[in-house]
Amino acid sequence: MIHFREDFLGKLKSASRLVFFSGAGISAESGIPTFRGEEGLWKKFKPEELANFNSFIRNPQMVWEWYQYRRKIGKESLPNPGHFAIAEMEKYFSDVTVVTQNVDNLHRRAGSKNIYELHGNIEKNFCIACHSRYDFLDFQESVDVPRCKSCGGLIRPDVVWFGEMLPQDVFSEAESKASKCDICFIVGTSGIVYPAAFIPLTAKQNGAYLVEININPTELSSTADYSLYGRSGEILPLILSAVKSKEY
Ligand code: BJW
Ligand code: ZN
Repeated sequence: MIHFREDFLGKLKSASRLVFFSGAGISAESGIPTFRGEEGLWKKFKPEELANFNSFIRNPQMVWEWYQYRRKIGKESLPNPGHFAIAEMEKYFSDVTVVTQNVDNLHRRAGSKNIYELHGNIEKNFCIACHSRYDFLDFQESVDVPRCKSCGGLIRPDVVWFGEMLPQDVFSEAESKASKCDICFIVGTSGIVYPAAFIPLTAKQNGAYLVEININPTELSSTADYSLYGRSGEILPLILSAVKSKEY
């Protein structure tokens, strides 16, 4: 049992607007590998080498295989108690926003309503030549990288790779939510990828209290007001219990 710090419990009591900024670590307990760290590498490739348009052009089959492998894992995975605890917070706070770097749909499947997906969604695809849109089911069984039905162009996942712009409307709305929140939780992210990592910094600059939940210290730890080290699937339900029991 964690004994939460008094200043955090006080903030929780007076807060009405929460932002949860999440990364791959929140889905680790659902069985989805993270990007970095010992458990995080796929066939020894770094995410920078795979999540990259030039790599896709050089070796579309390799990049496609990585996404099909992750889609298969995603289909077999379920949201964990961390995702569910965030979704349930909506009962107790008037404005709960999830800003996620994840593409895995687990926040949605847990029932969260206000989700901003900064790096796209793994279930969608599009043609790199004519931009026709396709969904996951169109190519669910495709071992080989598929071709566009209208123009023959290569099909890629609708996610944001290095050097690519984030969806601007999604990012600016997420920034706006961050600038108005009372508490920003930073959950399971290394915090090294920008501009996504500006979200908690924007929250802090506008007076929010920052709470980090991670198994290890990160780049954002020194900025956080409170760091809770442990698994998000364990810590988030404890925070929810504190909220429910009005312990504070
Ligand atoms: C647990 C746990 C448990 C484990 N409980 N915790 C400054 C400003 C702007 C841009 C830049 C900048 N500096 C550099 C850039 C460029 C670049 C960048 O950030 N590079 C850095 C790496 C240095 N950024 C970009 O290129 C971005 N675009 C851009 O800047 O556009 C403008 C532009 C356009 C044209 C030219 C130039 C600029 C785009 C970034 C896109 C990132 N894409 C990916 C792939 C998405 C699709 C996919 O899923 O395949 O996003 S890469 C990958 O990293 C993915 C993730 O969302 C992202 C972040 O990773 P995350 O989620 O933090 O995971 P991990 O593995 O790093 O960490 C997991 C954490 O969980 C760890 O801390 C564990 O300890 C913890 N953990 N188990 C709690 N149970
Ligand atoms: Zn096409």
